[in-house]
Amino acid sequence: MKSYTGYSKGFDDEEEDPGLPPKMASAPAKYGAKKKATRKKPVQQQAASKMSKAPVFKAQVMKKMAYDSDGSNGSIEDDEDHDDVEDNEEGSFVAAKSTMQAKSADLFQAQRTKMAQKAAQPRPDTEGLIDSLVFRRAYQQAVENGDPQPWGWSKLMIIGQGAAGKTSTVRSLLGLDPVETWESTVGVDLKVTSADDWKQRDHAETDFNLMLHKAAAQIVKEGEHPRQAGAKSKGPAPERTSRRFSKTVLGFFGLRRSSAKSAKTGDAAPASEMEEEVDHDGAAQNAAAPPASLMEQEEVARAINLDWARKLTNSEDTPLRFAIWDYGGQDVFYALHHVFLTKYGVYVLVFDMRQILADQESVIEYLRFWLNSVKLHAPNAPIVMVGTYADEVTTDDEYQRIEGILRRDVGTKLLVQVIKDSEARRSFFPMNNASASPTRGEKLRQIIENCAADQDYVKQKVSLRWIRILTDLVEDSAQQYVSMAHVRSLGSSYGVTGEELSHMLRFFNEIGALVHLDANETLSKNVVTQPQWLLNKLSRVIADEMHIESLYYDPELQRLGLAEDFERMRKMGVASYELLDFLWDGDEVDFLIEFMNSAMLLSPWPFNDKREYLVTSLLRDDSDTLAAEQGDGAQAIDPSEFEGGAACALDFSEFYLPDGVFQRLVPICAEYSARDEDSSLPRLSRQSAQIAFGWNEFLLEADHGQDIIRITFKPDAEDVGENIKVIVSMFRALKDNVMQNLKWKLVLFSQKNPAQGADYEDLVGARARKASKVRDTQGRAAKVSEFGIFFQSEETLGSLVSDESGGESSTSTAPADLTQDAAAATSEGFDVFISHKQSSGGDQVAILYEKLQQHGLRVWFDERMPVITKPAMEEGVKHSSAFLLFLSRGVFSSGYVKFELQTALEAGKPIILVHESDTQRLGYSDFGEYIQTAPVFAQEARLFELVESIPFQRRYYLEKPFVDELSKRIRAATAAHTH
Ligand SMILES: Nc1nc2c(ncn2[C@@H]2O[C@H](COP(=O)(O)OP(=O)(O)O)[C@@H](O)[C@H]2O)c(=O)[nH]1
Ligand SMILES: [Mg+2]
Repeated sequence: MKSYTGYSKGFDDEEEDPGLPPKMASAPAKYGAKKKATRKKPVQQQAASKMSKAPVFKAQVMKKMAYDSDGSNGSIEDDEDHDDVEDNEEGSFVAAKSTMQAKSADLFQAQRTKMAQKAAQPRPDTEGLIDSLVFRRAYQQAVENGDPQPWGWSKLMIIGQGAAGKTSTVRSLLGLDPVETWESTVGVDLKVTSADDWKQRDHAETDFNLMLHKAAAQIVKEGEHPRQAGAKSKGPAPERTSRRFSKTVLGFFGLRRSSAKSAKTGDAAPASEMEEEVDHDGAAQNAAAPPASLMEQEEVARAINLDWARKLTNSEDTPLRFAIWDYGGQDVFYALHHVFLTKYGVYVLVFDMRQILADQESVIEYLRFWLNSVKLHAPNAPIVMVGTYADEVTTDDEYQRIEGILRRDVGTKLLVQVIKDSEARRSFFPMNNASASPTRGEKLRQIIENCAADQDYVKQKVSLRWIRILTDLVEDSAQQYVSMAHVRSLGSSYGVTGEELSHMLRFFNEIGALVHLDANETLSKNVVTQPQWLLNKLSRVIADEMHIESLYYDPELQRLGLAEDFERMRKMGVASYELLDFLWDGDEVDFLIEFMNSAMLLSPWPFNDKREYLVTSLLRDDSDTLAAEQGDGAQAIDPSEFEGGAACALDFSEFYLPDGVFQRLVPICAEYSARDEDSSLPRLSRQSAQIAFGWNEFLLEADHGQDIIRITFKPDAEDVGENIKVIVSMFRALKDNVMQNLKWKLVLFSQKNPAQGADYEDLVGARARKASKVRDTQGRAAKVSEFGIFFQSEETLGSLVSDESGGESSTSTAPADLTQDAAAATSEGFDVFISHKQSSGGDQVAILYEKLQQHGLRVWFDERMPVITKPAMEEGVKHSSAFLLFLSRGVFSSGYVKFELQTALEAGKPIILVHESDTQRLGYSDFGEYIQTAPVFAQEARLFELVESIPFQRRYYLEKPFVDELSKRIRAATAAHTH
């Protein structure tokens, strides 16, 4: 195992080293000024106003060329399907740059060789001079290239039951004095440390400087090996560009790149072949500014510290740093696990050894819970189990007993990621947090360091450009979040734009350096640079009685007349907007609501005139309180009403049923329920809910003993299959959003024998084979006919467990008569003209076409048109009441889309925007990408400022509301048109 201490120690000598670079506070005024100007902008600020600053930065790079000693050709590595355009555009610039680089590279190479020769001889007096020149070049080169450096950071997550000794263990790790009184941690407490000394420090470490020194030292070091250096001078070093690097990171995440190849499969239609001619997928890159310098040269000069740099060149070590997340024990926070228990971290699971000996059952249960949670959200992360109270539990005998329990009952033997103490032959590490010795944490520190040093993400190389951006973002700890517009402009100033920027943010989010969720637009508008801020805000809503007690007596609550609202939230989980606004001091209320909503911790409660939200984690165990609160006619849940009704279950017994599933399913159901005015009010409690979709009522029950969620319909319920499909699609949405690794299946119960369940897939198979019997979940025979009620609407609904209509291509071939209908409609005109890019939006638009036609709308859609020529398109646009632009990846690179849009704008047609919302597939995760790539005439028409785009929905339960909304907008446009 490598030692990770030497290098960092060197860095920490900084106090005595007067020549060391100043902290980032003294970064050149350029950055400071820019930051001040853009940081304070409100989140809602239209990103459209932030356009590329390309000309300015180009000038800066030109100025730097004289100092460029890079051996590479300076152009950005081509990435299969990108950049051709960019290279052409920048052609002359790149050529000029490489000539000069070649020159300075020769010079630099000569110096390096000289250095290497000198190393063997006694050093003459001029040595310092040459050294400083070499290092100056090296720094400059590192700055210009944005050389990738090992990331070196790891999250260290301290988890376990309340009062188990988590906070004390953190104190032991940091060498702080033990504390005697227990103060329960609320939410999560964040600390930062470095493995060289394990002293707590500021988050605003000079990451960039640290990595820059390392990069420069490496360059010099490589220069000392003539063979290696020779090979380098022949051509560009492949890993030296940020573009190439982003590819490494893509591979690291197992992400799919939108390559021309994959996007264009199935493009057989003649329309798309035509499109091909004008299609440049690289158009998005047009907007990218050329890579700019990460540091002014004067700053580079100041950054050089010879002694220190020489020391670094001889060091193999990688600095290792930790962000320590000390979790509160409150189970109300379990709902946030998917946000914070991310893949890339080391987990320390703390338990009280006295307790496991005294009260096995409960400790086993919570250890299992935590191990499962880690397995669910971070399946490959190492887990270190720590047993506290080693001052009281001291004998080997006791440790043996604990080991037995852990192996036998908790199953740590089977969990490969549990770190074993091979010396002591144990799967846990005893810890005495009461000891005053500063070395009490030494062994644990060593184990954690070793675990972390082994992790791929720690060794993962990250572009200096990324580090520079991160440093700029987090250095100001007073700034707790920034707008995406700011991040985008900061990114482009360092040459990180578009997809690379999105991937960078995803990486930083996964790694826990900041919080950025890109599931939807409102969310991606902010980047939270201080995760603690988010946690503190959430703690004001999701908290147990103990932590919220002081709020009951807050005079401000009374003064604002919110005491009742507060009571209502605490009793029945329904919070008013005004109350949230108060709890969050008016900070980013909409963003925080959206954050909780996307984490499915809260959902609109649309049963009142007031703006209210349901926070399920605050629900009580019984539904009486809720019923009483709701007043008129509201009742408690009555299970007897459901006896004899059709029943099925989401079955998780193969793994386990995490808390959050039921908690999240309920608000989605409740919200859906409100869409139908025939629905009666939901009746809710912590573990069960009675919900109506129109006249169909069902009971949802979480059974954590059996690890199932049971769904029982009233005996008179009609569309059982339809409703199961809706509920399953809701569940799939939450699983895909927050619990990807959750294993599950749908089990249907026999109507005759409600205790007998059979796997839905098995039943489907048996029915296909026309078998009369099927094996039930216990392996016994069951009659297929007894499950008939679930298959009544089979023909219309298709499978109960799939909800992505977008994946099925049944709609892509147009029946002949539809084409004729369309032709006939030409004379009378159309309600809407659909414009789209075939390769990334074709399938979605084919679905839209069908759905809108079903709504009785007359739609112009090229795939269904008898004639597709430019004049025909122009006619189509002019004879349509509204113009629908479907936004998918690379949409503005299509010449037809631009032509159609321009025609529509000139004809003054009302524009409707729909965007692909699946960011992993064909949409952009950052809506700003559409804005940036839009043609100038669209920007001048303020297209994105005046029209709110609707996300395209595939999910079964979202599709209908989506199409309803869309046709409403089209009809509104049509009505306006006819006036
Ligand atoms: N004697 C002794 N007390 C401990 C030990 N670890 C924790 N404690 C005490 O247990 C209580 C709870 O510890 P704390 O770290 O706050 O628990 P947390 O809720 O898991 O963070 C505190 O009063 C600590 O002083 C230990 O190893 N030995
Ligand atoms: Mg604590």
